[in-house]
Amino acid sequence: MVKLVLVLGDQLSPDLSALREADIDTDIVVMAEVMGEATYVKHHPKKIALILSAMRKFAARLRDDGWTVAYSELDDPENSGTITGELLRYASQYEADEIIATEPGEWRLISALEDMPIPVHQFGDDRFVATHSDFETWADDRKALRMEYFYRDIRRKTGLLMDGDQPEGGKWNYDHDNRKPAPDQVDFNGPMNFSPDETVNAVLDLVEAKFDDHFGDLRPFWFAADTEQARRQLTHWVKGGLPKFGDFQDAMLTGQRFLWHSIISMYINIGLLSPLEACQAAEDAYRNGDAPLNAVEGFIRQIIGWREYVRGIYFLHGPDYVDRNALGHHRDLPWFYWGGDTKMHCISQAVEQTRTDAYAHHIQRLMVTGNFGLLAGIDPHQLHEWYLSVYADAFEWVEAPNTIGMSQFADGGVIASKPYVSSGNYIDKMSDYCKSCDYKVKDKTGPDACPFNLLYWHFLDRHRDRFKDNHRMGNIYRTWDRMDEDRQKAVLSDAENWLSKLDAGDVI
Ligand code: FAD
Ligand code: DLZ
Ligand code: SF4
Repeated sequence: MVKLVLVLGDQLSPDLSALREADIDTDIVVMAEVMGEATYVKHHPKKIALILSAMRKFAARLRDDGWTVAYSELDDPENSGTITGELLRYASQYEADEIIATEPGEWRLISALEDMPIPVHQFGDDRFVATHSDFETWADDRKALRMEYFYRDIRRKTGLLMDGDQPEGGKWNYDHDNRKPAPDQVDFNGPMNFSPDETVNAVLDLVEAKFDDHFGDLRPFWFAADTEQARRQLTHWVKGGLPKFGDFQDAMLTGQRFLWHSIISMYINIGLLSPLEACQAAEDAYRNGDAPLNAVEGFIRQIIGWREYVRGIYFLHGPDYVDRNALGHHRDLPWFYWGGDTKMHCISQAVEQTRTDAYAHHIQRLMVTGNFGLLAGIDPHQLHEWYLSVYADAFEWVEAPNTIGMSQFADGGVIASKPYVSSGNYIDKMSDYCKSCDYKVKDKTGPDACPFNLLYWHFLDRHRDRFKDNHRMGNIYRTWDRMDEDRQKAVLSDAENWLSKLDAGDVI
């Protein structure tokens, strides 16, 4: 009997487990552009265009390889609007009695497939190094699930940057040499821009017609849309960006959207690049003397460390993880996350490039928009939906642990051993943002005081019971306790006033 083989928009890899399990001569690959996936959160138009363009090109590649592909375009009159609806439609058309899938990266779709009236066999997604059971075994009986130890196991398992059974250079982690403040000049010209071809242009017209009420600029569209282009971007970055990636990984500069970052997460996450080929390219650059160890180790750690680890956490903690709110934060997401006016230059820079490019780098996400959300007590679920919709690389398995866990401490400390909060000082040290801001980063109270300064102490004060005994936060609380009582009162009252203006919708 005929089987259907589901390939989702973030599963565009020729060695996908579902394809390996299928019979090219008899089975039918199903790929479906559907409104349901584009609107369950209102994804950035560039992200929708990336996925639909890459899906169309991947379908063509599968056909060239000999597969029969049943492909639904978004505006097909018959299109039911959902993945399961399309599977049922094709099951009836081809008289299929079974569906083969690779496990989706989101609980929502996993359960939708489980609930289908015909049998669906979901195979593990082995484009990752660690399986669910590898992660469960590693996590079992550990009090704290710290990424660093997991990462070392994956280094050993993959052999990446290993010297026998020892880490290359004698240390597992070279972060000590990384994270320098922003330099004056950027000597790398950022990601490659790919001109839209006929297929991409057709998608751009479609996305423009259907999603003009979604936040974000569709054009100019410069993303890669197939593996050949994504590999060119990887090679371009390894040559020009990788050597200084480590040094300036955490730096931020006004008007500089990409710095030395790789801009490949969106290509890896939809399957155009494999994570291991990216790591291997970086390791080769190190072995050839083209990139220093601190940069290469830092990059490899992000991919086989953080990326694998957050996926493990997402699947270990189940579908309710995205609803966690350990700190009881309930303030609505402010308008300036959607591009509205704010006097905070750091926020407007991060949001502006999110709007134009569906991209912001890690420290902008963690220490600017994330830090603000945590300090101001924004509802973590609203932040989660924001990050999931606005970034081209956002899929729930990777976005939710980064937002709910790492950034918002809403999981109560599963991922982060202390909340990632900082005053304006950190942003000032790592960027040039504060120089062009209406607020004064040196002011700790008063009308011009940087809101991050006010809210930092407000956060620590209101969560004192939870964090006062955290050994990594003792010094911070001692600093607060040493502060003159009148000054403490002034900081807290200025913070309250500022939050009232935020709640009233004043431009702040
Ligand atoms: P680089 O800075 O060049 O890093 C290299 C690669 O490492 C990335 O391409 C990515 O594959 C990987 N990586 C780095 N950090 C992480 C991390 N924390 N988790 C997983 N992979 C990582 N990343 C996503 O891929 N999708 C998301 O939806 C996402 N949401 C985030 C939300 C928040 C609140 C935060 C703080 C971080 C989030 N990240 C997410 C992680 C990180 O910000 C992006 O992976 C990175 O900015 C992508 O840009 P790049 O390709 O230029 O990465
Ligand atoms: C994100 C997305 C979008 C915008 N559109 C589609 C689509 O039309 N068809 C499809 O198969 N997948 C799409 N995706 C990716 C899915 O949302 C993704 O597979 C799940 O969120 C699981 O990671
Ligand atoms: Fe951001 Fe404060 Fe600096 Fe302004 S002064 S850019 S609000 S950190």
